[in-house]
Amino acid sequence: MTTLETISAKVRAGQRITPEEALFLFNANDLLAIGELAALVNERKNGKNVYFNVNRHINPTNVCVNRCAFCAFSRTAGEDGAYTLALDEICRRAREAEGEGATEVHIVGGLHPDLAFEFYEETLRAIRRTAPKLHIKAFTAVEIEYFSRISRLTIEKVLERLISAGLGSMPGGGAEILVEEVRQKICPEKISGARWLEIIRLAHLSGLKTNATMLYGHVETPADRVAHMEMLRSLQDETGGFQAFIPLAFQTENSDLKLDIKGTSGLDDLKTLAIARIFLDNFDHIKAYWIMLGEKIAQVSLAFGVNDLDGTVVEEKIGHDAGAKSPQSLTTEGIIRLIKNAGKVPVERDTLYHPIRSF
Ligand code: V47
Ligand code: SF4
Repeated sequence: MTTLETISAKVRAGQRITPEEALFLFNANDLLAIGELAALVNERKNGKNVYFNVNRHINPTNVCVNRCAFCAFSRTAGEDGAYTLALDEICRRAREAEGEGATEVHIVGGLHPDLAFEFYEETLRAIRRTAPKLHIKAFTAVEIEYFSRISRLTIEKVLERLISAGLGSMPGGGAEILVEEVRQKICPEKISGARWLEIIRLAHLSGLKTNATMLYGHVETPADRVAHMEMLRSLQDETGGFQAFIPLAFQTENSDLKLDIKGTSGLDDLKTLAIARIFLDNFDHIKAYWIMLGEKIAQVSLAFGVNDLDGTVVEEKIGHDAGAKSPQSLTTEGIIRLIKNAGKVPVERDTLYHPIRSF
């Protein structure tokens, strides 16, 4: 019979837990016991180090043909609030970021009906010219698949051309919940979960590192979350190309999803991060994205298995358009203080987790 004790014994012995055991943890109430176990797993992997990076997000356009039900960021072309940044403006922001000590730009946007694939290649080239020191982490699997459709190039060719234009790695967005039944409810126009995994596999095979996200706290069940993580764990066994797992707490404002709840609870946030740390034994990093969690839960999560706080971000649209109450940006000093006050060692990293300096 599965109990917290049998799971704990397995984890302490360094064994992998099963999906059934992960589901058992979701249904268990002892948050502190789960957290302690997750903290142990993390301590073995990362010691007391907690990573962050100095980065800037740029969202070139919010015009998107998909219009996922949960997304408050996207607009239809011509609608009030629709925008597309000029290349000059994208470069200005990248240059400014580099000047302020950023090592990374994080670029994701909507699926624009009129921009050609060449625009995205040119964006990467232009950033590389104007801010050559920045690592460019850009485009979710959903965007890569869209580029392949609009250019009639294979996924492999799209990736090859983007890499030669300056793409350094890919973020983990677009995964939502990979279970098809859930996708049909929250993002029916989006590529399937199987296709998301296939594109990420091809990205890993082409040498790119990526992250993986999980949008939680909407219509999904704990079993869906476990199934999602199981798919990621299997792919990671195969490719080893994932760097961090990032659960994204659903922000409910301005969404077409009509839910009875107003966002995730702190308890659910911590439990989800802790179970992810225990279950995803082949991921090195679990990231608490403070934008969606708020600074306080993100800080507490450092005692529940988390070892990465993302970055300074500077301007955030996706969560804030959906009512996130966190600030738009944290200073480097602010992140360092937050980590130190949790009794951990802040380590500034680059996108590929090479340490830059510790504090
Ligand atoms: O794919 C959209 C999510 C994602 C909402 O890889 C929402 O380092 C919460 O993927 N409430 C994009 N989430 C952001 C993303 C990301 C962020 C930070 C770091 C990294 C990384 C990746 O945002 C989308 C979607 O899952 N999202 N709307 C919302 N209302
Ligand atoms: Fe478009 Fe992404 Fe928003 Fe879906 S989540 S509507 S694909 S921008």
